[in-house]
Amino acid sequence: MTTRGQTQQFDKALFKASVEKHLVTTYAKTPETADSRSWYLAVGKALAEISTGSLLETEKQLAEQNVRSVNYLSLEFLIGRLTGNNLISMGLYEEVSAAVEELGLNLTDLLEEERDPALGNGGLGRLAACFMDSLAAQEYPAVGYGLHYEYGLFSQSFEGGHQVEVPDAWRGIEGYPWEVVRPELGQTVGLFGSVETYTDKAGTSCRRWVPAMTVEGVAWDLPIVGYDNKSVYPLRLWECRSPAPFNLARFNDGDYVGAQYGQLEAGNVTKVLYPNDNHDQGKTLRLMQQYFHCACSIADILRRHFAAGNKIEDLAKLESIQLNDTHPTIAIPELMRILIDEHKLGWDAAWAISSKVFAYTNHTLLPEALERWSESLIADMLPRHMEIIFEINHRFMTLVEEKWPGNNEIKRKLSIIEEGQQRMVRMANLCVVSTYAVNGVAALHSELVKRDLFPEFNELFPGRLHNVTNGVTPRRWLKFCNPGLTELVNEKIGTEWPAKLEQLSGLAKFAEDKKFQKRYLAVKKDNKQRFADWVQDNMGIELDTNAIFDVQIKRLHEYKRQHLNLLHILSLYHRLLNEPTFDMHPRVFIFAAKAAPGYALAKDIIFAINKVADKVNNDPRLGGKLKVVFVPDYRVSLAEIIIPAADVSEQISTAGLEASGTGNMKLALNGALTIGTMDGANVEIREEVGDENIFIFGLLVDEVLKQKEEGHDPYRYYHADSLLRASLDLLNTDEFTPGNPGQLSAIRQNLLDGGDPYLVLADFADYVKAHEKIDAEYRDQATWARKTILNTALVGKFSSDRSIRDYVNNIWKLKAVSVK
Ligand code: OX2
Repeated sequence: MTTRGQTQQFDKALFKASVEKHLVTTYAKTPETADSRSWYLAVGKALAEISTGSLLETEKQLAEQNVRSVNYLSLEFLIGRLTGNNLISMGLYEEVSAAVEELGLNLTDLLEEERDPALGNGGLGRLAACFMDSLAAQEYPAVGYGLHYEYGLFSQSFEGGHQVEVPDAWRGIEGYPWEVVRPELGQTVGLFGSVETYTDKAGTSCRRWVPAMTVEGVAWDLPIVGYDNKSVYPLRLWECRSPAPFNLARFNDGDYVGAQYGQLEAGNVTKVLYPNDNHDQGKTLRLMQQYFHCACSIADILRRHFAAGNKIEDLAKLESIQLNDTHPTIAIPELMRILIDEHKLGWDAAWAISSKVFAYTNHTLLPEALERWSESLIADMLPRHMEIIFEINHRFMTLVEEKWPGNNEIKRKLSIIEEGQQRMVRMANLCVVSTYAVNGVAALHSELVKRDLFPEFNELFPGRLHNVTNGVTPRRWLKFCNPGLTELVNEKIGTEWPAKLEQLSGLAKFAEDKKFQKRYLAVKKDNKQRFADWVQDNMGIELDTNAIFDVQIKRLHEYKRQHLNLLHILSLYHRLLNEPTFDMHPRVFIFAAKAAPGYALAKDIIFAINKVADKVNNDPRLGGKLKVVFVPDYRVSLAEIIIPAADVSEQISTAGLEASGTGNMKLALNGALTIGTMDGANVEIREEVGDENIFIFGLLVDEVLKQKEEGHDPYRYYHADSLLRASLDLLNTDEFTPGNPGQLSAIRQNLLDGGDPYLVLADFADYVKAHEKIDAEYRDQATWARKTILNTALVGKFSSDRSIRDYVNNIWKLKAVSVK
């Protein structure tokens, strides 16, 4: 039996038998003893059986056709739960729902048993996941390469309002049902040691690396299931294991015990994801992760290349390697090393290949996020790679000398090596010099990359710098997460939009239609109720779905300015209690965010929001007008219920600092109106939805730069604005921390005496004004309905399918291949 959209053969009786077989033979449960989790695992395994078959078939057909493909290298893939989404892509959602019902089970409940694979920190990792989805949906040949962390991003709970981190064993004891280990794809990776010179048979003097130790890379494949087609691509995650004996040098020295200790360390390489977003910590183990990831991935790319019968000279013709930020940069000297030392190519021949294989995506301008590794660390761990980096730089400096003769200042600025007490390798510079394409992730960001970050590189390498505006997959971020809206949209414009999101524009003509407005708002109300029920069940807080649901969900970072949102909440609290004529529509402020464990001020902000929430949620004087909810443990599956429930989307970073944002796109798609600065992709969202359907406020990029240059004086704002002053001063009282004044004053201190590095105070008044406008416009439900419908209708551009087509046409030059 096949239904429309279904891409896999499906026989209900066989499927049920497969589930029951896995329940017994894989998970050692009987239908009588099985709990919900065991059933979920068995269903997952039965489905994975189907997708693994398709994965192998796709691999075979692509190898036979020997087509050009892209390799997406990323230290993070924040894929989220796979079961529900894969069912949608396979076109089997209804069928499997009916099948499990016959087993006495409910599919929705089973899907809730899946732990999110949280193999990423935030936007960068989630983008990689959306991109894999869009590559498979459009059948552009691709392999995703990442790391098989034993522990993903920590799970977060609150104790007394403070963030507590708990390790995230995402695979559970039973393992993750969707992954399959590929022992035949294992790799051996060297580390440390020295470089020696030797003379080859032809009498040429050569260099080669003699590692002091090796570790083993084990490949795990997760299936990326193409929507409405038969392609399944691998997301290949490398797990590090150590062979015995592990430390050859020590072992040979007779240090048997020391060698065994080494084994523990090697097992550590893929133990845990570093929990930093937009921040470089510079730890040795992190560099080891990066190299391990790159060495395994490059070796696997070459394995595929040769297995298909190709010559090394044709590598750039057949493979492109996209570096997701600088995290996999060490892949560049690794490929050069292999080409020169192992394939015996001369430097120029090797460079001709390598520099046409790699492309690099920049995701940030924040200086603390731009990776720099000390030369001595690289030289110690990867001595041959350091030699190659020096050679790349030497040749590059010659080029700079030709362009700007005698200009040492420019040389110092552009050099891959930063001179100083400790010489550092600038990974972004290495990327720009060694790749054929560099891109930013939104139009504004890409302009700033050209203008402020790499202006001289842009002169030296005209045409190398591109823009590819980010996107999100409409399968997960509308069809799966918002079934109510999906049904309504299907009814109006048909069912093709999940693969052609620009078709949503067909909804625009219903924006004024009273009946449609009612139904759209009813869907939103249902989604708000679904989330309110979740909050009631999990947090014991009662929410009124007539209130405006105002949402800020993203990593906690000063530049994202959750504390600006907090100050606005404090201003409302102050006015409700002190201004007799002040009125506002009831509002629920919803936050979700993890802070990096070492980021003190970010944790202070979480604590402050939690404390304010405790107070306002229980203060009868506020008449239920103000609620604050900080949802713990933000993750993809939580985003899936918050986003459809949002009325207002907070995108309030200091202009110039959020490269793109992707939550802004998901929220607008689901009909939340943005309150935002002219930053990142907000600029393009405004272009699409029109100025009257978005609430823009705050300083522009150049105004921010000017204000910083001229010296931003936070006290000037403090003294001039009594509402701001009252709001800030609340942080110094014990209003929210009874008996403990000063517990929240670190934030006030940072803003006033710490110089307010992200210009929170400069944007406060305009932000408050924009919120007043939201309050007024929400009260007119017909106006609001029109705006929210237009948001859904007009953001088709932000499908990651379009982003991928931009990469394909402008950078990767791939052809789609339809798997039969
Ligand atoms: C994030 C950026 O902060 C965000 O603006 C962007 O949308 C996302 O990447 C995807 O491009 N770490 N995370 C990011 O940048 C870095 C570095």
